[in-house]
Amino acid sequence: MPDFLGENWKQKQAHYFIDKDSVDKVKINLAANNITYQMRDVNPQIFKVRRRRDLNGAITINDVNNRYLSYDEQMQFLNFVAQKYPDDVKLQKLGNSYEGRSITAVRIGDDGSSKPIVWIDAGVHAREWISYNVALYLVYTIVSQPAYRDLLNSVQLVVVPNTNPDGYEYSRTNDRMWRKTRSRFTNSRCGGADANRNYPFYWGTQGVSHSQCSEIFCGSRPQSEPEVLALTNAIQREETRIKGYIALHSYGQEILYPWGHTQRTYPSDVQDLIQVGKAMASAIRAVNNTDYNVVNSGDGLYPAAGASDDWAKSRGIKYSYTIELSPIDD
Ligand code: 0X9
Ligand code: ZN
Repeated sequence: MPDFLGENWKQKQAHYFIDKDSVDKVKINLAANNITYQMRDVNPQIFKVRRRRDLNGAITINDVNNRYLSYDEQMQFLNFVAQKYPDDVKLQKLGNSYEGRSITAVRIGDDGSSKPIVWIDAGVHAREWISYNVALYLVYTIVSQPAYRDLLNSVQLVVVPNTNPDGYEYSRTNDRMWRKTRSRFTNSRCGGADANRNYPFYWGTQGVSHSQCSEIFCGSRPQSEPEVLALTNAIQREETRIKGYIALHSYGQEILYPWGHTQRTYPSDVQDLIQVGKAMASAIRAVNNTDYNVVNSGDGLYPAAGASDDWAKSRGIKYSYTIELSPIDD
């Protein structure tokens, strides 16, 4: 099974990552199925990473907009924002990753009232780097721009910019294409589980693998990954107040709605999800004319069980989505 990277729905393309030993085999299979394809060596592109840092030392929004930050830098940036906007921003520790990094939530507009919450998390897949920056940019923009004051009077946001810090660091320093967590198993040559297959809803059923070496290994049991346990616990503590859930991924330029554990199966209020999904898409279109497609994740992408969006929906969070961000950087 090749490793799915993302898609371009406008050009009807799906992009996969394959290792060079399987090139010939894949070519034969594609030809046998009449599938047109292009192949290229992505190594040069993958390793062209900007690591430049602002001269003054502090991490600013300029860094967030121009380069990818280390996990430590991401946390420095959040601390800086929390210090600059102490009335609006509170940092909350949700738990620790397998390797002991803290999973931090940014609570925006938490005034102790019972306003509805919109929960946004990012980076459960380590290699989807853009999602971390989008989450950090979103935190900064919402608190620094006066235009969002009204919004914060009526909703509270909880943003978790890095839900997989171990995987992210590993992707930055060892293997750019790393997707999973970094949990280790005894007597196995492969570690890590796909945290977006590890949530406790139809766990292990479709679009997953039970072998530890797979990129979509669903873990040894639901919530086997400490990151997933921390996130599910935190969401459950306030789930009656959470009305919206968004998981940021890349790439595909798509807004995906449940259910995603199987195909042709939808929640009873699916029309409401489609309606709000389309409203999000047109709000996005109004900014840069970027065209997001609103599709069911099982039908439009592929069935994959144990993902966070399905689980959030199963807990009664009405508007639950996965956003596959745009691959285009201009
Ligand atoms: O496969 C995934 O986890 C997501 N795509 S990605 O390319 N970022 O890996 C899509 C998840 C969609 N949601 C469900 N299938 N429930
Ligand atoms: Zn993803």
